[in-house]
Amino acid sequence: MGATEFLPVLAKVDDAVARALASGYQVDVDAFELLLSLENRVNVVDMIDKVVQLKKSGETDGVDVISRSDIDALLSPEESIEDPRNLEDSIDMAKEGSEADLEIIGNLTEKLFPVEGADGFRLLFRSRLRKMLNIARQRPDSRNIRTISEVLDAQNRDVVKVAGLVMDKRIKQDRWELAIDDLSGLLRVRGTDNSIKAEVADVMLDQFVIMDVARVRGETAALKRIYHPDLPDRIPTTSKKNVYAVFLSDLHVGSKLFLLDAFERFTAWISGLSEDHGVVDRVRYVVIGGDAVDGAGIYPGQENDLQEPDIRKQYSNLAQLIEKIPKHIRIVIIPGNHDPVRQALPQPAIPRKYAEELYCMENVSMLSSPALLRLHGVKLLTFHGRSLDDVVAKIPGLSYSSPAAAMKLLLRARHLAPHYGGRVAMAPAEEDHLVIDEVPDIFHAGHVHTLDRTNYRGTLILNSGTWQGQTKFQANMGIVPTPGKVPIVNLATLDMLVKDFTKSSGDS
Ligand code: D5M
Ligand code: FE
Ligand code: ZN
Repeated sequence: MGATEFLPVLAKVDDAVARALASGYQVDVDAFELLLSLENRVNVVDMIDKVVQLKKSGETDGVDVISRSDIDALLSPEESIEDPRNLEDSIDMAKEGSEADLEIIGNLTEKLFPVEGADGFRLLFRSRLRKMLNIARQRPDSRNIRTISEVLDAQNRDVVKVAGLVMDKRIKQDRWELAIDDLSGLLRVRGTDNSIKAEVADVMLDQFVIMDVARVRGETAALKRIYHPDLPDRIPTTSKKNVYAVFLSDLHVGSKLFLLDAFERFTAWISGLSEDHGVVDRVRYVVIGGDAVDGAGIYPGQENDLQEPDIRKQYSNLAQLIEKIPKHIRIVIIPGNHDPVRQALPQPAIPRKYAEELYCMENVSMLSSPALLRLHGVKLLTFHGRSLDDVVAKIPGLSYSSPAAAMKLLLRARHLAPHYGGRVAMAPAEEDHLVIDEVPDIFHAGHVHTLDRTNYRGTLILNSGTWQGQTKFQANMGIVPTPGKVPIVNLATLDMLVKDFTKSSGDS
C-alpha cells in the first residue's frame, strides 16, 4: 500500500466490502465512502447484504458494481448524508453552508487574572470545588451530597455520599487510604477491599471525587464506592455536512529534527496538489494544538538542537508554511510549553510580537490553551496537554505510547490538570478555567508526540502526534514518537482517517 493512502481505522466496512465481493459485486469508491460515513450508525454489513439481494432479484439495475445510489435507496432520510459530490468544488466556496463555520466559545486569553500568592490558590481551589459540585449534582445519583463537617458531626453509621478534592492517596500492600477536603472539613477513608483498590489507584491527587462512605469514626470512614464527575453517556453532535477537520500539534519548527519534507508534503496535499481530492476538497479546519515552534531557552542546551535560534524567525518560517494552506480553511493555533507564553496553565495565546505574520493572516485564529470551539456545530476542546506528563507519571498502567487513555482520565475527572505541585505549574486565580464545564464532542491534545485515539462516552479523544523526529531526551526515556501522521476527522460522523506524510507517495 502506498504510504500516503488512507489508513481507515475501520473494520466493519472492510467486512461489508468482502461480503459484496464474495457475492460477485464490487463496491465503487463513492459507495465505499458512504459506507465509511455510516459505519457508526448503521450495520453496514447487513446493508450490503440487502443491496446484494435486491441486485440479484433484479429489482435494481443488475450491474455487478455497487454504487452510492444503491445504498442511498435503503437509507431513511435522517440516515442519509449529503453526497460529497453535491458539495461545491473546493474553489467555489461561496455556496451556502459549505464555508468553514468556526465559533470560538472559550478563548481565555483576555480572561486570565492572576491573584498572587496563597490567596490565589485558595480562591482557585474554591472555584474548582464549586464548579465540580455543580457538575456532580447533574448526576442523577449524586443530588444528595452531604458536607464533610455534617457527616463528621453526625458520626454516622449509615452509608452517606460525600464529595471533595483528593488531598492524599496512599496505597500499601494490604490497605489503601484517601483523604478528601470539601472546605468544610477533611475526611480520611480507608479500606482493604481489593475491588476498590484499583479504582483508588486511578484517582489523581487534587481531583474531585464523589464517594459513598460508612462507619464514620473520628476523622475516618470506610470507603464503599468512588464515583467520578464523568461525562454523561450520550450521542455527540455531528455536522450536517460532510466536512473534515485536520489535527496537528508539536511541529517544533526551528528544531533540527523538524520534518520539513514531510510537512511540505502535507501542505502540498492540503492545497489540492495531489491526485487525492475526495477528502481534501472537504477540509475546512486545521487545528494546531501547541508547540508549533521549538522555541528557545526551553531546556538547558537547547541551542545545540536548534536549526533556527531566533524565535521570531521560527514563527516566520511557520507562517510561510501555513501560508500554503488554502484560505477557505480556518486555522486555529494554541500555545504549548515550547511557545513564548507563561508556562503556568491556562496559557494565553502566543503574543503578537512574536508572530506578527500569523496574526495578519485572516484565516488564522490565535487562541489560548485550552480553547473551546464549535466547528460546523461540533464542540471541540483543544489543549496542549502538558498535564499528561503528570497523569502518566502518577497513574499505574499509563504510558506515553497511549496518551488517549490518560486523556480519558482527564475527561472522567472533568479537569484538564487536576494535580497541583507536579511538573505542571498552575496560575493562581479566582476562577479555575481548567474545569471541563462543557462536554466536548472532540477532545484534542498533543504534547506526547504519539498519535492515538479512543472514544469515550460519545466523545472522540485524539492526540495528534508530532512533526519532530525522536529527540535524544525521548530516546533516553524510551519515548517513541509517531511523526508525520495526520488525523483527519469527518465532522459528520466523527470517524477518523490517518494519512502518513513521512514517505513520498511513490514509496511504500
Ligand atoms: O515534550 C515532548 C515529549 O517528551 C512529551 O511526551 C514529554 C516528554 N518530555 C519532554 N521533556 C521532558 C522532561 N523534562 N521530563 C519528562 N518528559 C519530558 P515537549 O513538550 O515537546 O518537549
Ligand atoms: Fe512537543
Ligand atoms: Zn509539549
